[in-house]
Amino acid sequence: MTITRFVLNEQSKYPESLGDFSILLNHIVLGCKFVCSAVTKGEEQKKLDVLSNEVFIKALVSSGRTCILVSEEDDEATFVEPSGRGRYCVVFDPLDGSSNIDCGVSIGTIFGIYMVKDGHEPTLNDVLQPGKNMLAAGYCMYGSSCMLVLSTGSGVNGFSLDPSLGEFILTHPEIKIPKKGKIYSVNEGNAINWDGPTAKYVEKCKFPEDGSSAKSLRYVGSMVADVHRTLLYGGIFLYPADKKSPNGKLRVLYEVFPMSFLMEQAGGQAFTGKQRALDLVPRKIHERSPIFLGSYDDVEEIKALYNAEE
Ligand code: AHM
Ligand code: MG
Repeated sequence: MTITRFVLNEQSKYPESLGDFSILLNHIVLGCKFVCSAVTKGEEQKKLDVLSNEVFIKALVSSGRTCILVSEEDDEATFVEPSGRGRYCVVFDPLDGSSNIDCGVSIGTIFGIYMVKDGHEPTLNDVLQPGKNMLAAGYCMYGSSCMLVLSTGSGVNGFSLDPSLGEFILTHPEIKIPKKGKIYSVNEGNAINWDGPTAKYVEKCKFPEDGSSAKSLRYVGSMVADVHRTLLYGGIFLYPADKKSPNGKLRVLYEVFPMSFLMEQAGGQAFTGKQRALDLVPRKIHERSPIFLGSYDDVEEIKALYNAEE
């Protein structure tokens, strides 16, 4: 089952659909294949960031199905010319985890897709919407293999790039995150600046009070790789607020929302320290938020600590 056939099958469930989504997704897939090939060839870091952004902007604009693009690499949103416009807005981080490029550690592309309301001129408000309004989200990981993980709002599916075919093949159907995990993933070097609930949670991971075994720590420093492992093995990924960065580091639109969307679709949860992540309404396109996401029960624990503080 190729990703193209998979999306066509999904779309056939909606007789009113015009096939636009399949066309858009094909262009995203093309961008991922291109970046995968560039990453594998080991282009220089700076060039790769810029190159990936150019590749995705061109792929998305040429699909003829987009109207607003928000990229981590560009300060301003891109509004597609009226003659080449479609109904979709795409928010994306073309190459996340770029500090890992030079040592060959996994990096990835993250994306989320919204749709503009019918019959009005697209404005920034079309992308400043809560994550729960996304129609689809996904990431592509450029690692030991190239893997694309996608949700169109009815579960999560993983596709691996078969280099000999040049096609993404469904290898991980209906991914479900374990209800509770044995791994926590956080940059502990920031611990000196953490708030009470985060510090207490990580302490409990290491010194559980209920007689359960301690969790293992795994941290790649590439969100795509850390979230991918969390999705498959279970556990929790944290990028909390701290005294230096009261809003954490990760960006709401193209990092926090797509990954939160995938987590919920796989049966997990995503929490900001205050609320369900997908309920957040961003006010700026590059806004940041703390994020705690992963296995349902593990996120429940951190929620309890934050709620107890209020
Ligand atoms: P980037 O967009 O500059 O690559 O930063 C995002 C990355 C994420 O992939 C990762 O989760 C995080 O930064 C790691 O940050 P830190 O090095 O502070 O732990
Ligand atoms: Mg990034």
